[in-house]
Amino acid sequence: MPREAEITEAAISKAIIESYHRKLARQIESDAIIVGAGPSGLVAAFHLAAAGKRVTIIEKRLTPGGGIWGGAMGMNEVVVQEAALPILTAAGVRPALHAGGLHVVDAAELACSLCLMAVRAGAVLLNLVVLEDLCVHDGKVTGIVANRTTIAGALPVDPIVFSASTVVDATGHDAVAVEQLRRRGLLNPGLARGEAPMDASAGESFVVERVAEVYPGLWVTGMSVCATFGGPRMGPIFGGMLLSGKRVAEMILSRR
Ligand code: 48F
Repeated sequence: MPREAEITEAAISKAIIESYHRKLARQIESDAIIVGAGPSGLVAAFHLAAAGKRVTIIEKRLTPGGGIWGGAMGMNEVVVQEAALPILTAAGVRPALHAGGLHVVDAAELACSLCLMAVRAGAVLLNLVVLEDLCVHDGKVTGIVANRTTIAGALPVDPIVFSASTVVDATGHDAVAVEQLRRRGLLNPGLARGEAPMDASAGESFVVERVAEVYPGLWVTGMSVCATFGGPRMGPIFGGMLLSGKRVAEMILSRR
């Protein structure tokens, strides 16, 4: 161990700068970009990375986990139904059986475990990076236009581009990536805009069954599915999010 006196501030800063920029340069091109590190995005990232794909997760906030942390009304417990239990098991999460086939999970344990699972499988998470726009070449999404969260919208500073043949919109209720195409009239105008009112059971099915490639190269998972196709919101039950993330990965992998 070097003596503390030998650890210089310059060496600490250089270690971070060099390591981060190597990582950033590697992730400029990947097989799949997952936009949003909520439950659906993290599960999708895990399955794609575990299948050997180079995966970049872009998250605008400091912390991954999306809507998991707050549970419902700030009560940080999360409800998951039976069908999603294998995903919890794979992540090492310990659910407690409540009643009626519903299991409850500590929100902090779920958020941390999903993140760890994705990163340990090889997915690379870049936090404080926000999607501003999409790259479209010849009618196909080829990447995302991104900036620092603290810069985007605040300063006149140009973004950079992360390239990938597959982009997954896992941004939740706002479906931010899909919105970039919709506002330009590039999506089917028959698509609904925004979610329908709450119907927990119907919403949980919808978010899994309607996972789709909405434009060549752009997929939706999680609440982005409901926002894109007008599906019902489901409130604080998370099994559908996990299953939706798994399904989008399976569909992407089956395409190749
Ligand atoms: O909102 P979020 O958790 O999406 P999800 O995976 O899960 C939805 C549930 O949390 C909950 C629910 C359950 O029944 O309804 O709402 O569909 O995670 C979305 C993530 O995307 C990030 C955001 O910070 C969050 O962590 N995000 C949103 N917009 C951008 C973004 C953007 N433009 N660039 C990067 N990340």
